[in-house]
Amino acid sequence: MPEQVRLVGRSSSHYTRLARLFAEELDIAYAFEPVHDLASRDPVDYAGNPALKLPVLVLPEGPVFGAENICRTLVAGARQPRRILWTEQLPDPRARNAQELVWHGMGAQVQLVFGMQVARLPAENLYFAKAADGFRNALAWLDANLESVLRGLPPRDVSLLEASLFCLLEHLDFRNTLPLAPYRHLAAFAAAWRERPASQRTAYAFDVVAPG
Ligand SMILES: N[C@@H](CCC(=O)N[C@@H](CS)C(=O)NCC(=O)O)C(=O)O
Repeated sequence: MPEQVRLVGRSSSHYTRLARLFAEELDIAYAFEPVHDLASRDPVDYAGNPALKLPVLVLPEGPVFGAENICRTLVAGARQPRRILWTEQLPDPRARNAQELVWHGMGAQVQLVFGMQVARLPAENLYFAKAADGFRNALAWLDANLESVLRGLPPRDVSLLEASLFCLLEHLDFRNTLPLAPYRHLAAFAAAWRERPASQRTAYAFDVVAPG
């Protein structure tokens, strides 16, 4: 990985945290550049991402858009090889469904937070009500299936599934969207992952605009 790596994102973003978790696990240094205004419609504010989304990893050869894409780029450039478990290495359909529902939950979380908290649209609109129902159903499925999915995973240092699930679960509490406590297995999983040094070095926070 080149010296002058920049990560453009938000310390309050679950997709950004996934990229940062991987960087920490792989011991890759980077300069963090927060995006302060999510209402901006200028791709320049998103390191040139035409989709107006973050995170973006900026390398000398060009930008890398999106969390999973960034994680794969970081792993490819890491000096210390680690055993990473990607989606295509998950052993069975149940484990791959778990990953699908985690991605779904992360997307739903953006829909709910951006729609209701940033754009201040009414929560009772069917668009949000259905998203919240599907989100709760997905969490219930993950809670019921997590133990057996984790039991079936091969030996690894980090799996994309667990790292992304952790980022999602911690974000529920951080953004006050849904209580995690009713999902007993998910809460226990998050508590265990919270102990990892990489988790502690990437805790959610709201970025502050530097004075002056
Ligand atoms: N597919 C993208 C999705 C990233 C995404 O939705 N990021 C959120 C922040 S957590 C965002 O850019 N929100 C601004 C918006 O949706 O306008 C990825 O995997 O990184």
